[in-house]
Amino acid sequence: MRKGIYSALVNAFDESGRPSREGMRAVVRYNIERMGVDGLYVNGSTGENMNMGFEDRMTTLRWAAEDANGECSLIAQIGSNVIEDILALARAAADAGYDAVSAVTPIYYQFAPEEVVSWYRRIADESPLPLILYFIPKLSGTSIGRGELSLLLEHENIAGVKFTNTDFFALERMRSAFPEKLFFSGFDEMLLSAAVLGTDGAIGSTYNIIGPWAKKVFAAAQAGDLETARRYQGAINAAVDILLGAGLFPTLKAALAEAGVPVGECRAPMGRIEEKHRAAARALLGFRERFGAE
Ligand code: MN9
Repeated sequence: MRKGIYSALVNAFDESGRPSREGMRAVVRYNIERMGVDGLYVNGSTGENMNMGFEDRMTTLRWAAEDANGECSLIAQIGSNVIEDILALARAAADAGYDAVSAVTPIYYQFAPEEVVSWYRRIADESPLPLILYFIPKLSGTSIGRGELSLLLEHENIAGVKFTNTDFFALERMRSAFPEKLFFSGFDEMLLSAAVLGTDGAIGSTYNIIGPWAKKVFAAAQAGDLETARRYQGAINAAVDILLGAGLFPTLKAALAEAGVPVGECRAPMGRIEEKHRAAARALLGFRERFGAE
């Protein structure tokens, strides 16, 4: 499995909200050919996974692998509160040629830390592919401490963690304690700060549209070229400001559409793409054009 920059893949839907065959192919190929990403993180938050049914998640998981054609690494996000779904998706990911699976913490109920730990151990024990923990307490509502994460990282089938959190003290301590595990940072606006701590890569939503800038930040940070890294992180942050200002998901989809990638609308309960999203998307692509990749 490659280290580096992974897009949290945008999933493409048709007018009825079902996965769009044409749109999925277009967004996967755009990420590989134009964004040059090292890998795809399929069915994550950005893929609107939590708003999709089981069959549709199976479909996007399989199509993304088909369209990636072995040209980049693949991680399937299979998290859910339903163990049967998780294990079926893990088997499908293995059959489809994924490198790893990832699972968000169970959501909604206030789970005790030891419940989260046993849940992940069960997934790791039964998954045919290595498991990358998906830690995003801000959205999942479920948090565990550094102690529990470290306990889990000792499991031989737990390969690492996608760390979408701001506690970089914890990130550094775990990085140092587990040099052989994979650490991916999850907030695009914190890519540089995470990279200087020695992360192995990053997984993010904005890389669907500004992947080359993330690759610059990561490579420059690793080479110790902080000036370049800061310049590109600044560009990423300006893009994040535009996206969050207008609404992340519809604006990201509007930007991809504007770039010729027909990803369609978001799934309900997310709203439809409106003029304010399209205007922000045009501003983002204009900025991307002006800033350039070099
Ligand atoms: O995959 C993404 N998180 C969510 C991680 O979409 C919830 C990030 O890429 C953020 O979208 C991004 C903007 O805050 O950092």
